[in-house]
Amino acid sequence: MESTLNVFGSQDTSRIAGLAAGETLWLTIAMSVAGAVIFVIVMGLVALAWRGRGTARAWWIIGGGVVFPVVVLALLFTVSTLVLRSIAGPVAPAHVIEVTGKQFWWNVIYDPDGRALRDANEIVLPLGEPVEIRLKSSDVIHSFWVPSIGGKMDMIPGRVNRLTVTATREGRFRGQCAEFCGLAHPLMAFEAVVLPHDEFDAFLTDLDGDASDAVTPQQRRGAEVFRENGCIACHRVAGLSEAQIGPDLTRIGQRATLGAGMWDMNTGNLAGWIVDVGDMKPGAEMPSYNQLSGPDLRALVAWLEGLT
Ligand code: HEC
Ligand SMILES: [Cu+2]
Repeated sequence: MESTLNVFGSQDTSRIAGLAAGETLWLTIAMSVAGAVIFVIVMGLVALAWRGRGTARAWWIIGGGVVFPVVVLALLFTVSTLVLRSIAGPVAPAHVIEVTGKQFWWNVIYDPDGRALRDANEIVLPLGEPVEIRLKSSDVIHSFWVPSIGGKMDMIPGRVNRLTVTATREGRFRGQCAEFCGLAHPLMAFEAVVLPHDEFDAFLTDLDGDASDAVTPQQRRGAEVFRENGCIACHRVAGLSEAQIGPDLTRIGQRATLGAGMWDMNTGNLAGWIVDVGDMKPGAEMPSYNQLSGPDLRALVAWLEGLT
């Protein structure tokens, strides 16, 4: 299968899928139009001045140099403050999702104060419900941003930042780390998946429990390869291992992307990742396993793909 780099996903601030993104787009258009109008007026005044028809100079200076900018800036300040408040406003969240930025992937915990359901590199949101995203970092500063849904916020070590988002459209939207965090920073993306209420609940129920059982003999061998090669030292697979140094793999077979939003999830990419991580994602903090035998690699991949 051909490897397709997933960098041209839908990362678009004008494809609105969230309340905050809508307000931000509106503010951007309003500011751009106002800026353009003022620019034209100022250029007109420059032309007039050139022709030397200005007489009451003092009034131009006070009016154009003091009063006008004060009025315009006060207006812009008020409007953007109102938009900011409505974005970050005190909405009672229907759900809480904790997202921790790591070099160079995302750890995700749904309902962190309750069931604490773990996942990684994908954030599922219920349609039309306000969700509080608790943003943390365990190493350096990262920044959480889903352009279509809106609200960019930093993830700072030792702090918890809160961002409330309300998704307004079903679908898949690309998110990206927006703060330089190291070598693989541009390769630190994720997918936000917006589902209707019932499907969101079903997703959470599905997440609550152990990973799917290995069915075929090949998959059973794959689970052994995973254990024998020390993958369990870094990865959690519910029911098998609890390590959390790398992304949770309990439902890796269900994710649409691999390597924090970088590659399409398919057999070839998954095998390529395990054999040569450094090639698939330079800077990723996972060792490569090019010593695995062909059958073992195929078994491992078959087992991972069955984790849904
Ligand atoms: C030293 C810790 C460590 C070991 C050992 C390790 N990994 Fe990883 N793994 C990571 C880290 C860290 C990442 C995230 C890399 C990134 O995206 O920046 C990762 C990512 C992955 C991913 C992609 C996850 C996703 O959500 O896209 C897969 C699949 C994976 N590892 C499988 C394995 C397998 C199979 C083994 C054993 C053969 C293994 N890992 C061993 C640390 C480890
Ligand atoms: Cu980054």
